[in-house]
Amino acid sequence: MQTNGKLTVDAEPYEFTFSPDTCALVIIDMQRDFLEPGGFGEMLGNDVSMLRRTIQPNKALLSAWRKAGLQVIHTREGHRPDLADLPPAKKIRGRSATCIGDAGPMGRILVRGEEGHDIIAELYPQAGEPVIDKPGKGAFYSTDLQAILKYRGIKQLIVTGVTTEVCVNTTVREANDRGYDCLIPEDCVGSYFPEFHDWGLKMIKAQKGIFGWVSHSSKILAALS
Ligand code: TIU
Repeated sequence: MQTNGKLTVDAEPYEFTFSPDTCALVIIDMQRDFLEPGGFGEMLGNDVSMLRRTIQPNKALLSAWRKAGLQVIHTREGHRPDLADLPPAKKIRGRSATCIGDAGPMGRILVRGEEGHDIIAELYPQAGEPVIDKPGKGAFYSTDLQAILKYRGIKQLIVTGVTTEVCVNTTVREANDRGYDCLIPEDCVGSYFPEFHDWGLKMIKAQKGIFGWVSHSSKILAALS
């Protein structure tokens, strides 16, 4: 539905209305390290195949968003090759045999510039789409995301990617406290834990949208078409 250049998407807890020119698609951490065997996700003991259902819906949404000429931002979690930005607590957490920075089949785990750190081919960034390299779970912490949103006039975010309850939720909470509206299409976010995915989305939309809105990519595509 369109009114005065604004689009409305059917969502929970109620419809999400946005101006396409000031709304960015923010794709969180769709990296080989989380979605492919041998990376950080598997190092943490997870079944990385759990996240693969998010790829096609993200691809379709990204394609439609690009076709409409709208703004796209990608993020990647990872650390400097010298690990100077790696909190010692994050390095040793989990007592894994291998840690962030150690060699793996896709290069050094969760290190910038390594194969595993890169975004999966299906969602590869295009020229002109900012890629935010973040050391933490939230995309605002220790990054230039807020400056980019400000200078590009972005007021609302459609947040997708992985994982629902970790980097997506942390970013949505950070964005909410900074005054941004966030809409999360549930089929475009995924978790290694189905129950955390469900509750992660419930926590966003509860209390009349305490952190934001939840919808489905089909509803965003319908609004765009
Ligand atoms: N472990 C897990 O679920 N997620 C992360 O460590 N990072 C992101 O969510 N990107």
